[in-house]
Amino acid sequence: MIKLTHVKKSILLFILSNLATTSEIYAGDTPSVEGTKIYFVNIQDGDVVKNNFVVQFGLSSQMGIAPALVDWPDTGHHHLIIDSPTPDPNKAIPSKSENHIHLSGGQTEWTVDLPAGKHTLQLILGDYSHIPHDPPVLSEVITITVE
Ligand SMILES: [Cu+2]
Repeated sequence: MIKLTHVKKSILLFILSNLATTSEIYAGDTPSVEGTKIYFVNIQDGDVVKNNFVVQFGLSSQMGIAPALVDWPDTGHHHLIIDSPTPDPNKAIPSKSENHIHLSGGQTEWTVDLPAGKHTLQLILGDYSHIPHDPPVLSEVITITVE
C-alpha cells in the first residue's frame, strides 16, 4: 500500500477536485444555496438617474446577509461592481478599488456617486473572506445613465 504524507494527500485531493469540476465554474470553498438570486431592487437596466443615487440590493430567501469576517452558513455580504468585468470567482473580490464596493457591514443599500454618462453595475455575493460562493451568486449586469 502506498503511504502518502498529509501534504501529498492535499495535493492529490486538490488535483482530483479540479479534474472533477473542469466543466463547472470553480469558486471559493463556501457553498451557495441552489436557486439563490441577488438583484437590484430599485433600479433596472436602461434607467436614467440623477447623481448621488441610492441603490438597493436584494437577496432571495435561500441565503442571508452577514457582515464580512462572520462565517455563518448560507450567508454572505453584497458587493457592487461598477464599470468592471465580473470578478474572478476563485479570488477575493478586489478591496482597494473604487469599482468594487464591499458592503462589509451587511448593508443592503449604498449611495453611488458617478460622473455623468453610461455605467454598468453588477452585484455579487461574497463570503466572510470576500470570495464568491460556489457556484457564484451574481446579478445581471445592468447599464444605467447618470444625468
Ligand atoms: Cu467583501
